[in-house]
Amino acid sequence: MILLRINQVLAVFVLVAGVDEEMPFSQEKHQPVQEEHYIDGKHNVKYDQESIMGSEEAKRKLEGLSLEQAKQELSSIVHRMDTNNDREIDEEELANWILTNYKQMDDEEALNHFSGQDENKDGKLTWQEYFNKQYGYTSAELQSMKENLNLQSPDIQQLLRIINDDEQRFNMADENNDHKLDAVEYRAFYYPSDYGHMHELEINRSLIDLDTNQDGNVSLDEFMGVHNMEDEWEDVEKERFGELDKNKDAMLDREELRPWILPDHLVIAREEAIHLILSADDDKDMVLSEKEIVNHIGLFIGRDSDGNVKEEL
Ligand SMILES: *[C@@H]1O[C@H](CO)[C@@H](O)[C@H](O)[C@H]1NC(C)=O
Ligand SMILES: *[C@@H]1O[C@H](CO)[C@@H](O)[C@H](O)[C@H]1NC(C)=O
Ligand SMILES: [Ca+2]
Ligand SMILES: [Ca+2]
Repeated sequence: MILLRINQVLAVFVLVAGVDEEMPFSQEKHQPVQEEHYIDGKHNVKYDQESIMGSEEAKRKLEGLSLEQAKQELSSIVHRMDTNNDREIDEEELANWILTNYKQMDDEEALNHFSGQDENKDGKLTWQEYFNKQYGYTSAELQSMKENLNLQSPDIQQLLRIINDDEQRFNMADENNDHKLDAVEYRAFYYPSDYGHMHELEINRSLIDLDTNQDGNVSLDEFMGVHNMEDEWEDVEKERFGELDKNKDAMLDREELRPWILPDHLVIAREEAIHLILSADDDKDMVLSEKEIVNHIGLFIGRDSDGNVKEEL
């Protein structure tokens, strides 16, 4: 029975290892916006628009609006951004707005996934329901593989490790301990880096992968080891190791690894806020007025003077 399924297992394993859209758990690759900000060196304004509009719901609201209506909608967004009511949007206000959008986009994506996983549509996902759907096994099959762990091929052992990681993450996300995830709990399961109560587990999990000699610190060799990268990336990764190694002892400890394992979307939101301010700040006072923002409507919500969505700027 188990033997017959080996090919299926390998197919799943390839999927797990290679397709990040299916499995978002490779946190170091989790970018808040799917769009690239620059494509072949060319500025992609869609990245900025996604950052400002955020959720699908917000985007839908803009569909079919005339230019005048779109300007009004943008003005209303500006008022909501302006939390200290000084009629200027500063870097912090813009960054907070963008960060909230990033989180909403993640939650929205998690929710979509949840609906797909929750087959019986009872608003709850049990661990069995999840891994049956995700990996195609029954509980009995999983149990049998675990019992014969040492006899399994390296690929299967790796798959069992991934399933085990999933289960730990599932249990950590299950805040009310009813052995089910509801849609709210599932968000933390899906994007643990957005939720503080998941962080220590994520760091532990990454350390198990990285710290191969289990001495509690990650050396450069260990850091490079997990990547299996092409030569051209080696220097980049070495440089990254150097940047992370704050105390320059040639080892990465838990805290030094934290920003790498759990990328801080606030940093990305701040960079985006500065980028937008530099792009729209006509009077060069480093804050944006409503007028400046509305004048650059193409950059912020993607409409040109004909009221069409503008692809490039
Ligand atoms: C993470 O690992 C530390 C040290 O091994 C342990 O004390 C802690 O309980 C672990 N935390 C989680 C959430 O697994
Ligand atoms: C990790 O390295 C630091 C700095 O060298 C050292 O103080 C610490 O004891 C190491 N941790 C472990 C668990 O070996
Ligand atoms: Ca629960
Ligand atoms: Ca200004």
